[in-house]
Amino acid sequence: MVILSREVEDALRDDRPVVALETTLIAHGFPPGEGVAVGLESERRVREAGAVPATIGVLDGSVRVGLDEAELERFDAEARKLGARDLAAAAVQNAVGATTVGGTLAVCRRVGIRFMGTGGIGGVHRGWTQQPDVSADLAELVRTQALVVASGAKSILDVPATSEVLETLGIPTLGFRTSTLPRFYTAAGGPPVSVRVESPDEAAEVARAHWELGGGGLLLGNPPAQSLDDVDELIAEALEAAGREGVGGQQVTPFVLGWLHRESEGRTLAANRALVADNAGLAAAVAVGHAAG
Ligand code: PSU
Ligand code: MN
Repeated sequence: MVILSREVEDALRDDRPVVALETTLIAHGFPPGEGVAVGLESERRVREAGAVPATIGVLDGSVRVGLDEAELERFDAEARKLGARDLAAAAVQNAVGATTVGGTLAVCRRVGIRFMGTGGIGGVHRGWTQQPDVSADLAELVRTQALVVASGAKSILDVPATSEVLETLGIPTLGFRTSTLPRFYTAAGGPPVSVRVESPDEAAEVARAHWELGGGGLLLGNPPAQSLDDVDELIAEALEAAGREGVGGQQVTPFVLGWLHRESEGRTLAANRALVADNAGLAAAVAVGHAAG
């Protein structure tokens, strides 16, 4: 049911640093054909920092932990998007299944991976007063002793509401050299984090202490290196267009990202690529600090 690559299995057995990466970003987070390059670059950055990448997804009836390039190529726009609830069914039905942050965390819990890098976690959607759409990523963070590095929550969400729910759920929000939760495309202007940390080692130390106290997941917010300060209006326009055109459910994120990439003339795409890779690298640095500690 769960198959680890040789490299990941060896690293976990020897307590060497391992960083989990999701496949939803590869399949649905970038324009067709571009996701694989982002996945490979994330893996490269994890290795460069001294950890082993474990990209996770469902293929050929198994949950796979550690994928090669040919396997990554199979996660195209046709792949199912898998939260934790969807893993078993996708394996049984032999589907190609791309794991979200939540789906990836559920697998981390099963195999003992403690660190993950991604772009932005799911959270509370805008318009939640009408429709209570809250990502299952948050529930999996509660249950899983893992630290997720992200540039905050994904851009299309209600970030202050997401921050409130993270607090309610007891999920620490660490700011990497920042006191506010990054807003994905923008570093500044988000809600306060629960604690600021100045180094990967300090983040690793807080995570270890949190786990020793019986705590679960932590979010480490990494501000994007380049902030796009005019993107808020574009996001509002894109969400309005999605509503007008009746785009709903799982289609909303790809629709909005596609809109942003087009209307910003590729600036959001470049920013998105960069932050995903940066977060993978930081997750690896924290994992290395944890292994050394
Ligand atoms: N952030 C992005 N693009 C994405 C995602 C996050 O910029 O595609 C994905 C991640 O896999 C995240 C998921 O776990 O969206 C959350 O989806 P939902 O809101 O349906 O739970
Ligand atoms: Mn959702």
